[in-house]
Amino acid sequence: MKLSFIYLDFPFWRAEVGKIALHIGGVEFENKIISREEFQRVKANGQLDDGTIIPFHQFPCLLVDEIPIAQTAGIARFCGKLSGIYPENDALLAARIDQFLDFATDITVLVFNSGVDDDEVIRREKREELFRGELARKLQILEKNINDNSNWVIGSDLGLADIAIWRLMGWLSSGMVDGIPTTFLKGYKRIAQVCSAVDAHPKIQEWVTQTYPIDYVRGNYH
Ligand SMILES: N[C@@H](CCC(=O)N[C@@H](CS)C(=O)NCC(=O)O)C(=O)O
Repeated sequence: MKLSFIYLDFPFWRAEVGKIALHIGGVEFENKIISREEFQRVKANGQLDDGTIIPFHQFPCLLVDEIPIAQTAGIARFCGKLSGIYPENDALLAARIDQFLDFATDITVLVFNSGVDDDEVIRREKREELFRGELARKLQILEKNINDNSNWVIGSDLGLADIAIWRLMGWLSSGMVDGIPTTFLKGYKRIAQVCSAVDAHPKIQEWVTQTYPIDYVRGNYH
């Protein structure tokens, strides 16, 4: 099976959760990076410059023997099954993992939809308001749903839910998102604990060393 993962030049959780799953499972794939300019063209016409169809004009997209698959969580589950880190015969465990992937999407959409304004000052104010209000509420809910006695969100080993949360929180705490303080995870002990455990995992270290720019700030978890 030939796999080609298509995303932008940025280690955002939407793509990383699937890519890292494949990496953990030792499943080979092409890591295809597209430029911002090509992304704009895909948004408009739903295909790469080489003619590859991108179903919903969105990324990530995974080509499986030339068949394009879209949607973050679906791709992640597919990669998780190929790599053996997502349950194939335990529907309940699978659903418990899925809820975190979808909640990560909820938080992502919330952040992307906020702070939309041409004026930089207004943008920052909107994000700060989000951070104090609805984002804080979502993070408290996430915190409440993470087991206090384990490094992992669900189960006894690193899985899709952990990777998604680590990268999402990494982005939010990196200083790249206007209006969100880099130290905010100090207030969320359980989320921070998961992020630290993921960050220290040998397979994650390996992936980061192989693919992230040397000076990339991948989060503040302490
Ligand atoms: N529901 C999709 C959303 C993906 C998405 O919004 N991706 C962004 C890049 S991170 C994108 O392609 N945006 C362009 C668009 O939505 O037209 C998923 O979960 O994968």
